[in-house]
Order: sequence, then structure tokens, then C-alpha cells
Amino acid sequence: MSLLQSRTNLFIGSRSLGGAVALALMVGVLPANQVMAGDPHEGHAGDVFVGVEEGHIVTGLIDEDDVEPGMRVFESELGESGVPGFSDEPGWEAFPGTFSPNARVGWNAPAGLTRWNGDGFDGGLDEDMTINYASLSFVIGNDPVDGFDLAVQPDGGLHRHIGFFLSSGSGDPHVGVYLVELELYCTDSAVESSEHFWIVFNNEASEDDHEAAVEWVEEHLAGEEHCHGDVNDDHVVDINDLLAMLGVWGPCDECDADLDDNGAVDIEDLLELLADFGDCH
Ligand SMILES: [Ca+2]
Ligand SMILES: [Ca+2]
Repeated sequence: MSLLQSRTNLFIGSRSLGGAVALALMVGVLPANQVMAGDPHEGHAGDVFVGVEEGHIVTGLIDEDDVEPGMRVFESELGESGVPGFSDEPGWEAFPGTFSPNARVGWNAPAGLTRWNGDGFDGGLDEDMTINYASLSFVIGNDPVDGFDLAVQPDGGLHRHIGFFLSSGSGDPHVGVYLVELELYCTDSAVESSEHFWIVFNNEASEDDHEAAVEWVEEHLAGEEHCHGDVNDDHVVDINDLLAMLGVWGPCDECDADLDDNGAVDIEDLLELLADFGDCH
């Protein structure tokens, strides 16, 4: 589906204020970050860290004031801002001095859009993901596509929120978890593109489905070892996870500490936690 068709479908479907805002975003009337509430200098947690190491762009996760390096799987909730199918999260942040001041940094999609089927991801969808910033946009359908680039700040840093908008050529997009594969490139020939990385978008499916899809991507695409023993999800298995597990010992419905999902927190889960003890991703 072409962008023009997307816009037309969107226009026809825009009965709400949300739709009108989405339309304004699509046609570039409003920069995405102007629509979002809040101070753009706050709330960077959850943004994608963009750095350069040994001549390559690398990604990480901005976590409060810290950077978790090497992360290649990110999460986003479509519709969270009130506009169905839309999100401008995660944002993108490079610290001052990362790039030369005249450089531009951009996004390509080396794979088509896919959707979680409970056991992997299916392509060949009716849905498209439109990615835009002001008047720039590209559409991820069933095939790889080149995107657009933005100028870095005069200090060589970057902080932008680009828009992601899920639409369908045949009515409303399906509820589900959608996978977008991206790479970052730089117009400075001394800086090579990033490895591929992924954003796992939840379009009104359950948190459990979203989480399962994220874990699958981490294990099967990003090659990360997932720590089941990391009960509190802080990327280390330690005494806090053990205490959290002991605190819910016994029969337990959908507990994080029920590592093997058998409806009870018991010795099997404890052994699995102990086997994972230490740092992990
Ligand atoms: Ca932990
Ligand atoms: Ca169990």
C-alpha cells in the first residue's frame, strides 16, 4: 500500500480527535514530539541509546540515567498516547560528540513487517508500518525498504522521536504483536551501520503475548540468552530474585517466579533460579 493510500484510509477513518492528530502527524503538520505531553528533556528512560564504537553504530537502552549497552531488542505500545496504532516510542538519543556535526543519522528496514503467531512471526500481512518525521516517511510492508535520515545536533548528539503508525489496507489492523527490524546508518563514511535490531510493538494484545514475543526475539534473532531466573527483570539473578521467589512460594497463578509455568512456585523453580545465578541479559 502506498503512503497516499495510507493517508486516505486514515482520513476516512479519522472520526476522533486522535485520528485528526494522527493525520496531522502523517502529513507532517505537527512534529511528533510537539504532540506528546511533557518536557522533551525528561523521561528519556526507555529510549534507544545510539553510540559509535570502533567505527560502528551501536545500540543500547537508556535506563534512567544509565545506559545498558549492547541491547538490540526494544518494546513499544501502540495506541498508548490515545491515537490507535500510533507510537513515537522508543525515542533515539546519542550523547554530544557522538557524531561529526555535519553528519546525518537514518533508519533502514532490512526486513518486512511481521506479526507474532504464538510460536514465531508471520510475514505477508495486510498491515503496514509507516515511519515518519515531519514531512519524511517510509512504509514497511512485506519487503525490506530504505528509510530517511535526520541531521544530528550541532554538538554531534541526537534526541528525536520518530512516529510509528500501523495501518491496514483492509480495515483496522489486527490486534497483535508486530515486529519491526531496523538498522541505523550514518552519512559520515567513517561510521558504519549498526547491526540489525528490533522493536516489538504491542497493538492492544495482552502483556503476556507481548512479553513472550520479546523473549522469542531476544533468543532467536538477537542471540541473547534469556534469564528465566531474573524474577524482578533487572538483568541480574541475585538474592533479590530469590527473596521474591520465596515470598510467593506455593500455588501461584501467573507468577513471575513460576519459571516453568506449572501453576506453583516450588523446588523446580528454585533450582532453575540457582542455575541462572549471576549477570544476564
Ligand atoms: Ca533480578
Ligand atoms: Ca513452577
